[in-house]
Amino acid sequence: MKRIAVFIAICLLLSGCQAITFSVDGLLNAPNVADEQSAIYQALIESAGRGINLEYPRNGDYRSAFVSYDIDSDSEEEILAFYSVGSVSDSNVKISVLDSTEGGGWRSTYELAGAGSAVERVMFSGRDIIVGYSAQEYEENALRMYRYSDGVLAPIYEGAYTVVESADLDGCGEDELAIVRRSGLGVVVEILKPNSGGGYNEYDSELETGASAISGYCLGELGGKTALYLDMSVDDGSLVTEIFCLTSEGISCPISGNGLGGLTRRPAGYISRDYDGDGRVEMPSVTPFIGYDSAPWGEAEYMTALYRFSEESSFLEFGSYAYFNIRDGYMLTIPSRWLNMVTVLRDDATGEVTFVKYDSSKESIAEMEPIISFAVSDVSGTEAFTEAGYKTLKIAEDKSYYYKIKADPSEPLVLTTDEIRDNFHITD
Ligand SMILES: [Ca+2]
Ligand SMILES: [Ca+2]
Ligand SMILES: [Ca+2]
Repeated sequence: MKRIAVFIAICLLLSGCQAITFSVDGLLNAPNVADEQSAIYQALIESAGRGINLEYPRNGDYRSAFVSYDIDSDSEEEILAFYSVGSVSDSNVKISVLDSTEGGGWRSTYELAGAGSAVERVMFSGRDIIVGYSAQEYEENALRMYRYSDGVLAPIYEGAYTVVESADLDGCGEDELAIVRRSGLGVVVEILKPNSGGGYNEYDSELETGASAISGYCLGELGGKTALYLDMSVDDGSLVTEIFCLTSEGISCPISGNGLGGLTRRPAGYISRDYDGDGRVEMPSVTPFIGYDSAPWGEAEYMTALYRFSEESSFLEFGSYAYFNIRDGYMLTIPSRWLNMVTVLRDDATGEVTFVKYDSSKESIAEMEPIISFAVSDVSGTEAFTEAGYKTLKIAEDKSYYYKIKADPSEPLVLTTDEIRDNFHITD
């Protein structure tokens, strides 16, 4: 060990690293990361006992069972350790607060029983600690906000949640906490805004739209604020979107507030997202492709229009048209010269999608002249496609994407190589 350290010191000297000065003894005695981790773990064992299971937050920014954060504003980080005792009668997660001692060691200063059998996520608001707990038997998660003072981790907020997110919802420069929960058939939104007194101003509102489930959400820029876009499943399985943010008048829901809720309704799978990466969220809206007008809702092939909510006009602003392949996780932006000229045929067995030149004199779409096909295979299927004349478009982690131009290149509806590259996006 000593020989290796001396060797490293000599190498550093030889490489002309003059800014670093240290003694070989100092190098040998410096506590390393593994020692520190071991001291922290020992402090937890001493307090909680052996035979504990570490609990790792499942989502969010903090994914370790040991989260380090300055929870008492003394400029030194404490550690929150999450664990369970692995007993049949007590499946609750426990939190241990570990603080560094003057001698450079660690000790547990407080133990607390959590509110679920797993940690869903850990967040912070100033020095307050937010822990989301999940429990297998409930759909809703439990949210707790704790404040650490005088050596005690005291709950200062308790509630259920489906979504919890921290964002600058009113554009003030500081983040608020957004909480979404279902209440019967309704959906309730709550916003906690830190105030100058060290507490929180609470706002709540029940959304106009009921939901059978919250299926997803994302954050996006909206008129200088950050808005939360909530995709909700309604009774027939369709998706609708509601937006909310905070104004001086309280929680604002501009989609339902402007009577636009019905316009966001589309089949499941067409999620709200920032599809073009400009920071604003697009909401898909679908209409059947030509030739699919009589297909049942949800079973047709759809032309998707991407809309953004505009604060200026209080309306949904059209962005672009696209074809979404929900099953295979990609989208193709539809060029304007395709509108009313092109429809689509999907092979349910292979997943291959072929855009065809619409011709009303033909009895079926399958008889119309093909323009371009897009196909997907798992990584092992690559050769079969390239041998059949397909070109590789993109290779993702577990899937490869191909295309094949099937019309004569002089056909104006054929996409150029640039269009194929720029218009095709993987959405998974
Ligand atoms: Ca501290
Ligand atoms: Ca704010
Ligand atoms: Ca966007």
